[in-house]
Amino acid sequence: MEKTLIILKPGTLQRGLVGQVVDRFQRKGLKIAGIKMMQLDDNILREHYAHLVDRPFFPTLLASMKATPVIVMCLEGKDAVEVVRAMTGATNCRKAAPGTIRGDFGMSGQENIIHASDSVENGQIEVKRFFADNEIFSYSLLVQPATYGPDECL
Ligand code: IDP
Ligand code: MG
Repeated sequence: MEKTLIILKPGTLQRGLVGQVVDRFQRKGLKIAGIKMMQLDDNILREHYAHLVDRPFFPTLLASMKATPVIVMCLEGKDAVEVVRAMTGATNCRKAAPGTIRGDFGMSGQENIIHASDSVENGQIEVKRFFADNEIFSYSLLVQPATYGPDECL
């Protein structure tokens, strides 16, 4: 099934929100295929945020993403990329709809709780960027028949 890459940003660790954010994904029915803590550096961030390197806020974004270790997750599920982006909400937490992670937990455009892959193709690239092959696990959730209809979980 489809995979997507989530980063719980440093502010999320500082503010004690890790459990609540992970809980939302599990309650939704997404499967955790990989999860670990890591310290990001300039190299991986310049690659990950390549579309933003020329923006004036990029140095601040780099510093923010290196402020503490982060938690990276690979979530798996049907249409996982689209589902997680909808749960994430708009980039600026102040504009994000209530009920979304950013809408419920944040007040900032930069300190916006999580990163989530924005396309199926980027999901594949980003999972490979942050996880070695042997850190992504293939297993069945016993609740899968109660989570999906038979035609949805192929
Ligand atoms: P996304 O995280 O919603 O996909 P992107 O445009 O890919 O948004 O930006 C990546 C990250 O860069 C954002 O999550 C946010 O932390 C930061 N960022 C984006 N735009 C701004 C801005 O205008 N000011 C400060 N930080 C920003
Ligand atoms: Mg993005």
